[in-house]
Amino acid sequence: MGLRKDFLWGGATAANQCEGAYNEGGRGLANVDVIPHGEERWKIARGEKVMLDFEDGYYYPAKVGIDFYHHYKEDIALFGEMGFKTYRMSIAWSRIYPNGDEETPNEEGLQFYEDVFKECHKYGIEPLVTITHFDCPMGLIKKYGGWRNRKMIDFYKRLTTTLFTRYKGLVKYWLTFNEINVLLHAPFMGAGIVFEEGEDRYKVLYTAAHHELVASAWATKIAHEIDPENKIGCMLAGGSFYPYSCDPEDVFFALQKDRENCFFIDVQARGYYPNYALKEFERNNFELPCTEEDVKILKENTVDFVSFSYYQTRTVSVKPEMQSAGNLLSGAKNPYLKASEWGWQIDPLGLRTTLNELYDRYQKPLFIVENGLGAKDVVEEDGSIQDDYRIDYMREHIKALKVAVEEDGVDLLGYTMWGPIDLVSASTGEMSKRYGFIYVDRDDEGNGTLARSKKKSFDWYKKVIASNGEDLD
Ligand code: BGP
Repeated sequence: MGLRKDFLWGGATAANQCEGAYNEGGRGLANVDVIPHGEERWKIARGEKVMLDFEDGYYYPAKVGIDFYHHYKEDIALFGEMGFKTYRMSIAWSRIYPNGDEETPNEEGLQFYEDVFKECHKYGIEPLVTITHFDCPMGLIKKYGGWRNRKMIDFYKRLTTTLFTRYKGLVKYWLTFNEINVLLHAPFMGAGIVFEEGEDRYKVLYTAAHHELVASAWATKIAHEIDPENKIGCMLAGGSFYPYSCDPEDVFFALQKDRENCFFIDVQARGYYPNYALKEFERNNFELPCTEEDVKILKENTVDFVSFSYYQTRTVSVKPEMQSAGNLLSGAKNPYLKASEWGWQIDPLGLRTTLNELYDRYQKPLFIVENGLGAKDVVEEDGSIQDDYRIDYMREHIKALKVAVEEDGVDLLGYTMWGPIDLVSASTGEMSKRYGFIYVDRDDEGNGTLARSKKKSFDWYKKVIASNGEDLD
């Protein structure tokens, strides 16, 4: 009983939300750099307002992030002190290939990540690497239009071949695309897509989706060829959809929303397009740009495990209901749930449901690679931060995942909570939406010393890891 002995406890970050140093070490510009904090953030992330460079009058939090680039030794030492077994982080593509289409990689970028991985191993921390966490080199956007272009598959193959070769023996857990389904909701942020006036958005989105799916399958093949020890996962912005009522219309609508979400994972985990998607393509007069070789590559290179982020479930209704906030996917307000300060509904049992649904659907090992509470922290006069609300949130979610494993038999590889160290919020660009066990002195306008300090939750998580999830008090 209990979680597996080698359960991978840890935390997760993304390059664009913590690394900073956007113009150091030969790094090129990327979509994620030019998405500003403030009102227009979403228009830009969705590809509805074009911003392909820095403009006056905007604040761009990714430029500095929390300056992990210069603080990584200190930060990883703190993760080591908490007893992390794994650290999920992402590669900034434009550090490796500054424009995306170069023939040879940028050595300084490669060296940086090698140093980071070695630093992890010093503390017995296994890196878990997201190859693309929302980022796309600006060169590929300007020249090729991002993932709408089939050429992206080749650039991605080149990138992944470089990574798997260089980091053989240092990294064995990889995720191809963070929250791949986000492409549908925030196409510029998720896939470097900017729409042209009057074009068929459906066609653009599902063409880009196909390119990413094929690229992901190629990466899986290349990873296994370079090192059979490599384990490749897909990554879903998870959270089951609940019907708002038992009206069969609501129930069926919830099923359709689940399918829309799981569509990518259905292909990555099973190796072919599900019938419901093919029928929908037909109805939309969309011809999938799928070659015979694509079919073969998808079929033969399914993922080794399925990973997902979980913040909340979503409740949907066919009737116009009050909308509730969430990570890029909103739904109706669930009257049975409380919500965070940002309106994200808190539902620990929903994590057990989601784990079970995904395990039933795919029968592959699962990995929770994001979960946590974004909250405003108060620094007391003595410098301490009493974040009991964060501890409560995590305790309940860890209890739920344990029940899913112990009572339902779900095969779960690990749990990396989101943002073990405070970082820039993906949805809002704020620093004040904090997830960490480690506080970072920086505010929403970029003021602060960037100094790190431990919150109350730091020691709590350390105890959770040391007891393999048994001591949650
Ligand atoms: C997910 C993203 C992360 C992360 C997280 C929390 O959607 O994969 O990058 O940021 O959500 O969201 P936020 O930062 O908006 O609170």
